[in-house]
Amino acid sequence: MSTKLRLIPLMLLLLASSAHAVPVLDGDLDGTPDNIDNCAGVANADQRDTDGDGSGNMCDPDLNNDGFVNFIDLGQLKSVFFTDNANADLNGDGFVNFVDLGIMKSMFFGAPGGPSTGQSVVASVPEPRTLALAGLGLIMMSVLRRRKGALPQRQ
Ligand SMILES: [Ca+2]
Ligand SMILES: [Ca+2]
Ligand SMILES: [Ca+2]
Ligand SMILES: [Ca+2]
Repeated sequence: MSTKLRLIPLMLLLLASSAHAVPVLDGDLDGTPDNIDNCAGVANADQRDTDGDGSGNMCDPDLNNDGFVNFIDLGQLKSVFFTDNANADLNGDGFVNFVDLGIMKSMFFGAPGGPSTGQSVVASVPEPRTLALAGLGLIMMSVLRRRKGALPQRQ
């Protein structure tokens, strides 16, 4: 048994333990882990949520809180355009303007963003099948390297 083959179980063990050590991800890289992020898919380091509905302003253009981002919300945004209305100030720069309109537009006719449902946190923990595939990949890499090493050198 080559040294490399003997290392495989150790590598698999390391892979498995490291995967379990990081069960929570920060998908949008804003420094707030997805499981407590009030906009799990949008970077919002300040977690600002002026209407207190649990969805951060950066992903909450649903101004009337009916679960949809549509013309009603657009109408509300329009009515406070160029003011400092906190709820309609989606990016938190102190003004309701075209930047906020752009954020609303990007989520128009969809559901507002918000905290992760918990499903994505579960999905972020590698499944046994993923680990098995990763292990298989490592074994194949090791075998390929051995074959490469066994070929006559052209020097
Ligand atoms: Ca976020
Ligand atoms: Ca909100
Ligand atoms: Ca709405
Ligand atoms: Ca703004």
